[in-house]
Amino acid sequence: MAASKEPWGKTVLVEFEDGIAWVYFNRPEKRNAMSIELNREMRATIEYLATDDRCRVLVLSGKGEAFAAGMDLQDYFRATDNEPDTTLLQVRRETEEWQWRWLRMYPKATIAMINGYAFGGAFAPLAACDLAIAAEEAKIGLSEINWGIIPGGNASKAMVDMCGMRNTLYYAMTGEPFSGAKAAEMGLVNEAVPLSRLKARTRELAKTLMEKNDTTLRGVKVTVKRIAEMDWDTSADYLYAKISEAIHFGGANNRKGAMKAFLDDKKFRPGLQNYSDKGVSTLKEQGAKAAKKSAKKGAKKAAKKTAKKPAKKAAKAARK
Ligand code: ACO
Ligand code: V55
Repeated sequence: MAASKEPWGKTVLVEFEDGIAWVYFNRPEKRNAMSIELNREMRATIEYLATDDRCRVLVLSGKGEAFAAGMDLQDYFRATDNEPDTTLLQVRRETEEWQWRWLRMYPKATIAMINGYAFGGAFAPLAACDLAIAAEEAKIGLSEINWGIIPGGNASKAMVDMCGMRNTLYYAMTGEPFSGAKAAEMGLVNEAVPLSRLKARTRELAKTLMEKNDTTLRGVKVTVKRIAEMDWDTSADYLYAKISEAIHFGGANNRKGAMKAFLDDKKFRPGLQNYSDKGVSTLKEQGAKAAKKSAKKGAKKAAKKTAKKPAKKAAKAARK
């Protein structure tokens, strides 16, 4: 458990709920634009929560209409224009430290919950989180070109990592905003849901993650991110080392118990269920609902078509 005084409360808000730490940008009147103060508070908060047991899953979101409307153009850019280089570098470093140095390999699972506007400087923390869910209605964009800078602070790096070259060039060059639904289509977020369901869906996802072994889950997220930049031989070697590390760190019992439940007791099927010391739970099948829906839609369309055809024919005949 972290010991020192909780560092949030002004521009960052934290709410704890059964293992979830809901971390909010909290400058709604400024659409959560990231000021120097906010970056400092966020850095301290993220560092603090890394060793706080109340946080097993960290959710990053924004209060009010925005996730975050990018960096604060007044406070982060204009006001620092005439500061010495060393001050500017310090300000940047404080931002980077939380936006991706801490968050990318964070020791807890992280979810970005994109509740509204997310521009420019919001992209690095969005992409640094392990998972992301957006409101369909959210407006998201690399708006830097619109006001005259190259997307920096790793905003464009974040997008090209997640969405590929064509998508990134299009949105970085045009500066057009896109919806949460489009963000899901491009892989910037895992899924988009109506804003009214955003928090419930995020909570559900966090709960799924909390049924896993914390140590092993941490190993999974860190290794997946690291191996993306490795060759196959290095990756294989590294992964075996990390498997051993996770067992050494506290993943051993989970593995042993699960193998017994599957191989000996026949009470657990790892392909469809999750095993933890609290029991076995059946996993939701991703894509099943969507497939069903489109099948239904297809069937409806087909039915309509066949219903329409004779009617059309009859109308034609009547005209004759
Ligand atoms: N920097 C500084 N102030 C900001 C920012 C920002 N990025 N975003 C919003 N604000 C302030 C506004 O200046 C305004 O302040 P005021 O009430 O003191 O005048 C307040 O927040 C509300 O903003 P409005 O524009 O009035 O809100 P509206 O809901 O109409 O629009 C929107 C919201 C679309 C987010 C708009 O504020 C906007 O375009 N903001 C800038 C988005 C952006 O491009 N950010 C920079 C990305 S690039 C980078 O981060 C490096
Ligand atoms: C951006 C963000 C920065 C920065 C410079 O384009 C540019 C966004 C997160 O910090 O220092």
